[in-house]
Amino acid sequence: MKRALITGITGQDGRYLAELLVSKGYQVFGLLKGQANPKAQMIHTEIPQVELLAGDLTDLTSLVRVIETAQPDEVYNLAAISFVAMSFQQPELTANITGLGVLRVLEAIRIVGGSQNNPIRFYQASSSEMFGKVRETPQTEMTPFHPRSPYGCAKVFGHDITVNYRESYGLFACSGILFNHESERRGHEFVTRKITNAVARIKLGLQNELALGNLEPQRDWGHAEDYVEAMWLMLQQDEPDDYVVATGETHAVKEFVDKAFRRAGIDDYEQYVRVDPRFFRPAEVDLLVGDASKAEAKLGWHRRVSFDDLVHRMVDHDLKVESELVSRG
Ligand code: NDP
Ligand code: GDR
Repeated sequence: MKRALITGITGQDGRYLAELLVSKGYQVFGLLKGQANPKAQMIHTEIPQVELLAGDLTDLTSLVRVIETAQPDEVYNLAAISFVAMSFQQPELTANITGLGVLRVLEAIRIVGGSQNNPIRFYQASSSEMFGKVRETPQTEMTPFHPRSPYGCAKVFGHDITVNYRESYGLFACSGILFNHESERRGHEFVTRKITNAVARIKLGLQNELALGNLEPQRDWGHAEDYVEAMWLMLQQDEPDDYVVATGETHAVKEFVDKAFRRAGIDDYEQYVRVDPRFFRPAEVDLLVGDASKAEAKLGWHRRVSFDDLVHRMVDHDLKVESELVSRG
């Protein structure tokens, strides 16, 4: 039985990845931060096979202890301050967790080791935010980085240090440069979920407007369930490498808004949407679209969920959840 440790187990991707690995027969361990993390119960209920171990990406000692306990074959480092807007408010914390946190996990792996025949394999959750003010379109593994936020800068460090540990110490370390991926489990702070939740509430008469920031940026949006499969595939190869994972399509925020309202039967979204400067960022990433041909050719990875399906699934889910809340009073 293979053993895997997931940091960021309580996040969107951590939960999908844990389910995927459990379905493949892995024994899965999850790093849980905080002394009374309210999300622990959610993991126990959703994926009871997962064993939670206490630790934090800012505490190397805890990471060493967790890796000693889990004895993993594979470590997936998904933990981060992942909300770009928050990284402008708390840049130092972001650098410490999203950036230096990667170094600490790599060091913990080096300290604990793993058997010589079976060294620990490492996955780093890199991001299309590293491309930022893009130098070319579409973006590939070779596109230079130009991050536009403290989050993007921290991810560039995490990416580079992963490559450096692979080259310096021969670690089986892979970096997945994943473009935006969303789902019914997406946090409500991100624009897609903020939109689909508001659409559901407006449809049910629980809310009458949706305040958003910049509606022009374009993103390459896929479904998280497809993307966690790419993470696993990277660690099953003979050689470690870095891969872009994306759909190759790009859509403006306002297109997502329009499609989400239409799914709920509302054709004129402009009546409900108010542009609020508070949600604008000091520097914006205007256009992202990835070229995943390397992942498709080498990993055999293909996305299954289309943009339309993604929007429809999220809206339908939020309509169901909000309707249930209403009927429960
Ligand atoms: P989430 O924000 O949903 O999850 C982040 C996770 O990190 C949570 O489990 C959180 O724990 C944990 N965490 C935060 N701080 C610490 C800490 N100090 N120590 C330990 N754990 C911590 O992110 P996603 O699931 O969406 O993304 C997973 C990873 O992939 C992240 O690194 C993100 O930056 C990256 N990424 C995401 C993309 C996307 O579109 N979703 C695209 C590209 C990269 P808690 O819940 O307890 O706060
Ligand atoms: P992003 O996701 O910054 O791409 O990072 P987010 O959904 O936060 O923003 C996408 C775009 O929408 C614009 N926007 C708004 N965003 C939010 N959150 N709220 C608003 O009200 C709003 N109005 C407009 C933003 O300006 C932006 O252009 C996500 C995260 O998951 C990262 O961790 C990950 O690395 C990248 O995707 C790839």
